Amino acid sequence: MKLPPGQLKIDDFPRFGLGGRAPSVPAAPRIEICGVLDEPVTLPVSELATMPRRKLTADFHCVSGWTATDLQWEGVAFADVYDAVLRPRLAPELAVTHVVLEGLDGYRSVAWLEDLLDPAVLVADRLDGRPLDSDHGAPVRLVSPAQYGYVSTKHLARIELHTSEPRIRYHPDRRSNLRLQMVKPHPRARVAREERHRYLPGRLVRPLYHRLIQQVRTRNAAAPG
Ligand SMILES: Nc1nc2c(c(=O)[nH]1)N[C@H]1C(S)=C(S)[C@@H](COP(=O)(O)O)O[C@H]1N2
Ligand SMILES: [Mo]
Repeated sequence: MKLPPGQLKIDDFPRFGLGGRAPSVPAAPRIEICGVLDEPVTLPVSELATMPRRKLTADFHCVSGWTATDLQWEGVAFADVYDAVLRPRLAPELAVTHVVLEGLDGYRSVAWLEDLLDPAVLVADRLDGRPLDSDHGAPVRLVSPAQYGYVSTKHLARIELHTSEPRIRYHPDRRSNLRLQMVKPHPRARVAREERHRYLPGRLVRPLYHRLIQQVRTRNAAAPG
């Protein structure tokens, strides 16, 4: 199969995140849902087992340019979580446009609601037939295969609903936040359109981003845990 523009196939699926260590997972993990809701809601991760289950085979594309192929994800469609848990709690006059996804490590991404309601977007708790491991986002993560990997928050702990584009801090750690701010991620991140950078054409930034691949790999390989 042909890869999307500017992507390079790799044979493994590296852990590609910030910070050396994956966060530890609480005994009874939950996803906090807040923002423009009347009251915040908590969704225990264990509830995902009782919701309609989806399986999805997809490639995963990091904005730096690597693509891991044929990953088998399992979980619940984000749209099903939205319909079952969020929609009923929203005042009818509110038009949610943006969603912030935060991980247990404090990493944040922001996406258009419209993009997340695509049926291929999962709140995934299994990968390749096993529960998600800490490298890839235990206990649950978002997976949005049509968007660059930075949208797919791992260790998902919080979903925030907004009615306009929020300005977010991408990470509580100052250095990590700065790094991410400098990358100026495109707000939609659609891989097919090479939406890597907010202002610059994807084709132009490609070579710079490709240089990050080895850097992050080396850093994560050297990191403890
Ligand atoms: N919580 C959290 N989610 C994250 C990240 C992170 O550092 N922390 N990195 C993002 C980036 S840039 C990519 S490419 C993917 C990588 O997923 P992987 O580590 O499972 O390969 O996770 C995304 N989600
Ligand atoms: Mo990435």
